[in-house]
Amino acid sequence: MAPTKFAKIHTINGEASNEEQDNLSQDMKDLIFSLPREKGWRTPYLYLFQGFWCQPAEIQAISTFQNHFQAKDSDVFVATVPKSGTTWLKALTFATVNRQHHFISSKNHPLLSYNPHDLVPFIEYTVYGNHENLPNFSNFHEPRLFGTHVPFDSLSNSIKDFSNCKIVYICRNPFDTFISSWVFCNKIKQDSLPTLGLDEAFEMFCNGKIGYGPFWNHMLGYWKESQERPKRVLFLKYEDLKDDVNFELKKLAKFLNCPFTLEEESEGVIENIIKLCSFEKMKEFEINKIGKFGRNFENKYLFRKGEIGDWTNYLSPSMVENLSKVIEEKLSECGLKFKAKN
Ligand code: PAP
Repeated sequence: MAPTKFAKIHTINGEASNEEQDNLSQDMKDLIFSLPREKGWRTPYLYLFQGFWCQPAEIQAISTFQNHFQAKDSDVFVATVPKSGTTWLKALTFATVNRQHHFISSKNHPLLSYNPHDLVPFIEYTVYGNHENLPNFSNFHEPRLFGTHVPFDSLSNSIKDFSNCKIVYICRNPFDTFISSWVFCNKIKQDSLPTLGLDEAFEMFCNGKIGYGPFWNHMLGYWKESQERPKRVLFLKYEDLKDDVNFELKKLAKFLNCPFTLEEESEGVIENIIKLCSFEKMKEFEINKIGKFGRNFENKYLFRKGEIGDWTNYLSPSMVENLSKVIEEKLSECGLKFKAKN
């Protein structure tokens, strides 16, 4: 079942705060000041924490999560590289898992009035967004659904080693992820920061310096786990969903132990979920047109083009060559390949 209350559990420090160090404990400030830092995309700095780049409020939240979170076997985590299909996969997962309680064709379906980020809350922004108050999970029904951008190695031990919870992972071809991130970060950046130029952002991306990056480590962490423990981690790609969402959705439902029955198939349940969660439909829901998630983060920014290959409108041939080399060098060992154009 879904959470009874689809509201944000806490304010989102990372989004709500103007000052990077607002709301941090003294211990956390001390830790953060000791970490290597680089220029950020939407905040002044990114810090290298446990081998990945992230913002101060996220470091605080992730630390609290690592120290306190107790996973249940029935939990489901939607884990993603930012800007690679998080919103879409959260919507599909929520609709599929809760289809017995929230009929897809209902006029009151939660996806019509809540953004997927409210229905499948982020561990590092929402659930543990306020270090002074630990989350109260009593208003979550099972299976609990969570979202996260945290790399696999930095998930809490209770998720990695002491439970049979499920992790659904999605990534996307890095060319589109880059453009989607660059456009998005310039929209939601702190007002005091100048616009981040395309060339500079590209250089940072290729060097792995982006929130939760390097992207290749993020993908490899979940990829390896999906190979070693395929019942625990389902590894998906945005482009595969675009190509055949029906096939991928059936795979998802089976993985989550709630396969579609023949009766459901013939009644059009799969097609209805796909329609409800489609880019075109979701973009038009009132909540996704005028709703907000944090101070600068308007839901409408989550629905830009939803295409494969928009990067061709932005990247020069030398940029394409450079990023192709990075992808080849970093991801060829696992044979991960992406469709980058339609
Ligand atoms: P997040 O990491 O901030 O949650 P995320 O949802 O992962 O963002 O990525 C947003 C991208 O998914 C956007 O891509 P674009 O910038 O290239 O357009 C967005 O348009 C796309 N997207 C959002 N919802 C859907 C959907 N229902 N179907 C397909 N693509 C979608």
